Amino acid sequence: MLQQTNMKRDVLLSNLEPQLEELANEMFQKKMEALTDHEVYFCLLELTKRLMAVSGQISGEKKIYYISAEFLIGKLMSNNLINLGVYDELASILKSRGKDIAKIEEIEPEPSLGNGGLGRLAACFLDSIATLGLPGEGIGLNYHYGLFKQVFKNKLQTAEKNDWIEERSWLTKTDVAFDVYFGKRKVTSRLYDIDVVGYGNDVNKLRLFDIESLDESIVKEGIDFDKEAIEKNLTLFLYPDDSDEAGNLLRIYQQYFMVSNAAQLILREMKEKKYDLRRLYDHAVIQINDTHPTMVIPELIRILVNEKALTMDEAIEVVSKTCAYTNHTILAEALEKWPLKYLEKVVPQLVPIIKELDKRVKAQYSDPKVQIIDADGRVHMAHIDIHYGFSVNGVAAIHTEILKDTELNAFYKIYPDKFNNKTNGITFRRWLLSCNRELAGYLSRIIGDGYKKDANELEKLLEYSDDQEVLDKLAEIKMNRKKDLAVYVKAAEGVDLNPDSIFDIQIKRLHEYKRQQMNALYIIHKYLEIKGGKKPSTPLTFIFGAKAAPAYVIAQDIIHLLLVLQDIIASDPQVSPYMTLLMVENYNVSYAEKLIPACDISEQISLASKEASGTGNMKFMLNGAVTIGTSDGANVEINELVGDENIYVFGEKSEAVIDHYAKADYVSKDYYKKSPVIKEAVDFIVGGEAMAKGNKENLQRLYNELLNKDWFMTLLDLEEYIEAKDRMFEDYQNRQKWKKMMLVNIAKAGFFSSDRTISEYNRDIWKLK
Ligand code: NBY
Repeated sequence: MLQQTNMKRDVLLSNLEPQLEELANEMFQKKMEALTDHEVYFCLLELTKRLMAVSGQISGEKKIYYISAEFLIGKLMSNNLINLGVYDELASILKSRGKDIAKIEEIEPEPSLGNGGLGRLAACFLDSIATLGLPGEGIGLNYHYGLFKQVFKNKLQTAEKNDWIEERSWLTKTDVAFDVYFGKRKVTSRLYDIDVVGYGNDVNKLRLFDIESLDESIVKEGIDFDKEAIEKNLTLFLYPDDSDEAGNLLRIYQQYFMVSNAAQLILREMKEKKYDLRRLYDHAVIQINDTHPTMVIPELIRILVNEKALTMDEAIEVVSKTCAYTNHTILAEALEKWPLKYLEKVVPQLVPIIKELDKRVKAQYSDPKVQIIDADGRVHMAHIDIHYGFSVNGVAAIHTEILKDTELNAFYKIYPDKFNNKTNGITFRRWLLSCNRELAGYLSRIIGDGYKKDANELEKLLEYSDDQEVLDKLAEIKMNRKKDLAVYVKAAEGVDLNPDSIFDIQIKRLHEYKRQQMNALYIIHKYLEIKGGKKPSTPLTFIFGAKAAPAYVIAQDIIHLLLVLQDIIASDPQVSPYMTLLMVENYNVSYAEKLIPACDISEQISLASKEASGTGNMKFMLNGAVTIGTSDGANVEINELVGDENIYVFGEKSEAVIDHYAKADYVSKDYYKKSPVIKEAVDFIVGGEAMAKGNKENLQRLYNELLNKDWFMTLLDLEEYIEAKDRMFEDYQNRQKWKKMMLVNIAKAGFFSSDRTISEYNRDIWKLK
């Protein structure tokens, strides 16, 4: 059987050109050269799907099921072609027909099945799981409109639906459908699969469940719809607005729908393979990505007891040995705590199980911090995962230490052996081979192709740290990417970027803890300096990309401030030759693939202790950007790898920050009063220039927040940030020094390959063959 598959694949692979011609004829009754780019895209899509269909499906005695509310997969065409090893050949076939593969890649719509780092991590992991030949599946939901599409109107973010599913797409409709019960209310699901091909041809699947009765027409204005029409709305949007009860209930409906389908899929497979359910853990390991899929634990226990005749003790033991939990945050507000009342409304059948789990905890431990149901009747989802799973991992060394020492210390004392660290990683196929082909090709020329399979081989580059030709070439490639970005941005945003300026980039979800507002205050400071006659030696370009949760008011205000500043700077002839600010619209994976290779300075400036890891920091480093950052998340490990001379670290350390919270002794106004520089920048927000171009309400609210609350301590680190950034801009003038920093950053990035991360998950948690 395998041999036959291989044969078919070989035949297909050696006949790409006739295959494409045939598809052009079959699908559009045209010769290839007569196809529109869109039609070429559909032919390529079909060809790629066929190639994946005849590639080897990964199988084995035990499988990892990675359940996640998000899979931020991005466009798939070029990555699939690269992983299948046919990208170059197809590019040249297309070229011979007058087609440009880069243009054709642009046509693919980007699914927005994720929000940020957590979702993108899941996508990188799928790539690495397949690349390492491990049997594994992602399980999630097929949101038709994904996360919203961001559109700026009057310098404010508005939200529209992202209609990404076309008639022809990567999704394959399967004949798998399950009944899902919300109490007595029954709905029917439908499974869609997306093939995930690893580097070197092995194929796994991403399994996305949809609801059969979905009705897209209920979405009226923007992203508004009837939140109570569950049958019609369940898989419309990722993270629907949860500022009211109906929104919260809808999220619970979505989560249960996801895990009920996951449980049925997994148990069906066990049955097909005639495995003993009492030894589920020998054949399945479930990784719970953040708390969103937590209900899979009580759901599996419920099924094993009610339908498979296991005793409660047996079911709890089996499930606990099957499930592992990844924590991605220490922010209390991001750790889900569903009121038991809500669960009673949506999934009454789980409530007795959750109460039983809670009862067992209460019988053994009196510490209120480790209870599942608290005194206010709220169910702490993470606590279910920790008590009834066999592994708890953080996503960067410092993050795991904080979990153990502080946030989850009470649990660590009970279960020291469950806790482990898995520092995040990124797939180099997408974040180097695909997004920066010139750099990848050049690296292959000097250090060989080995780094593509073993990322640590990037260190061979260190031998060239005094080789002028190599240093110049790295700078030249960076310049090429900056020029590419300038062309793209001109078309997309109508903004001119100067490739000779320094590109300083902060792209990530908008959140106060990530401190985009601190960067904005720096920019105000610089603007005022330039107006005062102090010009930077090299012009500066500040780029932001970020979506803000629609109900997160201050985040909207920060976006507003950035758009106001963008306008102020652009319309000031005294300043604009020296400085540009651009907030790109609808930042997404595709945009990241253009921004990251073009970046000189990578902004990783979260309040220490708050960014669990970050993964953009790794992508920038790999593409030769130099980091300015706090001692937070994976920045700490980047610092250890590149050494203090190749990174700009500033700000209070996490211990000091945690101490401020414990003592509640941070008063932002003190910093404002003490420092004229800070005061000047903060006051600008409500000054005449800003008010003339912006909305009083948004700006005043942000100003008040910074002065009177500033929960994420923006002003605490502002002066040090200004100092570090100014020093960095100065150092950029020393081109030789800068080029060497670029080289070291690239050379040391190998550790952050998600292949390394996944090997560790497998070695310590999953234990697949
Ligand atoms: O996960 C991110 C972390 O902030 C980042 O530091 C880390 O590198 C990354 C991967 O481990 N977390 C993240 O992206 N979280 C979310 O997007 C998210 C989404 C929804 C909710 C909470 C967090 N929610 O409560 O609904």
